[in-house]
Amino acid sequence: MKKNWWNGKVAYQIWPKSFCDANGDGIGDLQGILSKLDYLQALGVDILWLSPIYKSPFVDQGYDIADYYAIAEEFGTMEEFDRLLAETKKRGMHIIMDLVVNHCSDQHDWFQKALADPHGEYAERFYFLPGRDGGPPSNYRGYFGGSTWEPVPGTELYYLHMFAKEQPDLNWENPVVRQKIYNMVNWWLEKGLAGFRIDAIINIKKVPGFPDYPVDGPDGLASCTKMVEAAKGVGGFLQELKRETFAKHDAFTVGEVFNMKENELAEFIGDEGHFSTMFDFSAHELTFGENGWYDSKPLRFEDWRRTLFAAQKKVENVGFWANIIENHDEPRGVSRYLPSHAQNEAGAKMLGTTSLLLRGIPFIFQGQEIGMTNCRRTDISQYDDINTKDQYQVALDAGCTVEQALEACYVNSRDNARTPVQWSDAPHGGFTTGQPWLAVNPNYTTINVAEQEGREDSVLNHYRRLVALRKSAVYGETFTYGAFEPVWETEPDILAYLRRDEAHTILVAGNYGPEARTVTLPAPARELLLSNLGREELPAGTALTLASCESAVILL
Ligand code: TEU
Ligand code: CA
Repeated sequence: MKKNWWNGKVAYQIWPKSFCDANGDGIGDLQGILSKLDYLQALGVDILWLSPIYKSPFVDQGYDIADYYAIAEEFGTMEEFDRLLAETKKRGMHIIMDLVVNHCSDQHDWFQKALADPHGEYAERFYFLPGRDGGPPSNYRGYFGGSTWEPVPGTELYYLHMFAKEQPDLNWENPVVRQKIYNMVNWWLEKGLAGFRIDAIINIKKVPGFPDYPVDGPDGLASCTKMVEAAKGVGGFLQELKRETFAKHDAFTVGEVFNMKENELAEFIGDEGHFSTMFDFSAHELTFGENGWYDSKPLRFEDWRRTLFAAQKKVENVGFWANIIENHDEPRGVSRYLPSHAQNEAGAKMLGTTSLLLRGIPFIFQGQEIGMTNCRRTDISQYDDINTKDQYQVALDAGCTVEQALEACYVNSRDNARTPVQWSDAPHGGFTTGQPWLAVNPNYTTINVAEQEGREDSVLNHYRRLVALRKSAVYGETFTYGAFEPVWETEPDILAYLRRDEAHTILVAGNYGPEARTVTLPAPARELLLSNLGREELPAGTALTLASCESAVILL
């Protein structure tokens, strides 16, 4: 497998609106990010992924882009962005941005021109189609609920939107659209961007003629993913995109790919793949409900371990996953993956340890490094997210009580990850001196950066040691390129694996159970590389006892 500049790096996702507000208007901004670069450098991360900062009406929090060449006023100016690029470069860090090109905002100039002339050339940049039998062209339900088709005012036409109606899908079959997108991507890469996280990309290929699919919900619609799964030929678009843009700049790209077809992994992330890497969402999918958040399933440890290991095995001769425990679309990892007895600092450190040392490129989501948790709300009005509002309604429509619907949001809402970063115990967690756009999690008084900064045994300082170990001169190669080998796969509660190459064999182990467990090491322990509980001694023989919530990284 090819070695690339990004293979040994650790990435960090910034969700700008909630990261740090420098001017007191309640919205995180570029100045806020600039003010925290030293913090990020001390954490040891190399690649910063900025969720969308482009000009946007923020119907879907910036994933609805009105101008791909402009910075949202809320976040700052292009000059500030250029300064951010320069300052990160000085620190040996890289910036990647979100590339959201399945759709744009309905406020984008192209769409406005399309509305003004629904049979003209701009309409051809979208999917403007006549209806069928007095209704929309097909029976698809969009990701945020309701039909994917919206009437074009004053016409018999409908336009396609897989996400919100304010996010019209771009027509990738149109070569003009593709060329304009490539120009835009190159413009940013020439500016000095290191690459992109590529949003919802599987959706760009549609099934010609938009056939109906069997109804799969009480709304009489069929999930639009049925069409996505049936669409053939997305690879053609993705290879062209790569050839025309990323490949010319040795850019790092990470795909957000759901609904990939079996056996396409190598086409996506092999040496000649469409992307450098893509997120491993297999563990996340374990809790997905059949019908929505209200019937999401609790996580079973054995399923989680088996799924993680299977994903690691599947990719070993192909490429590298991007490994995450959370992102801006997901609940917090500590609330999702840790059993209740482990929802504490030891658990957060253990989860970080066993996740970040997997083979692949680790992505830390803002606040993960201090163990930020899900946030309970008492009324749906306290949520902002469009997806949460839809899923709340889906729950009520399915007969849930208000309490049950709110519980479903507590467990699954995207806003769990979007509450402001808890910098200190000052009002609003020190995120802003004004009123935050979304209320901070009330547990900021105990979980915050300032408190953890100087405390040796904090989650934050553990993450710093963990990232340093992963990238260390001695073991970095092994953690990056070394093989992944599961151990004690059927042992209850233990998540453990070896990372191994010719130079080293390193055991990574965590006890997710409520009781201590003793396991037999495959070889004598030589050195303790990292502990989450302040362990100093290694066992003399091969019997290793891990306390509940204890993790250890051991050189064998
Ligand atoms: O997500 C794509 C996507 O498939 C998710 O919307 C997913 O279906 C949903 O989050 C499940 O809860 C990307 C972005 O990550 C997301 O924030 C955007 O809302 C979406 O694309 C549209 O751009
Ligand atoms: Ca601000």
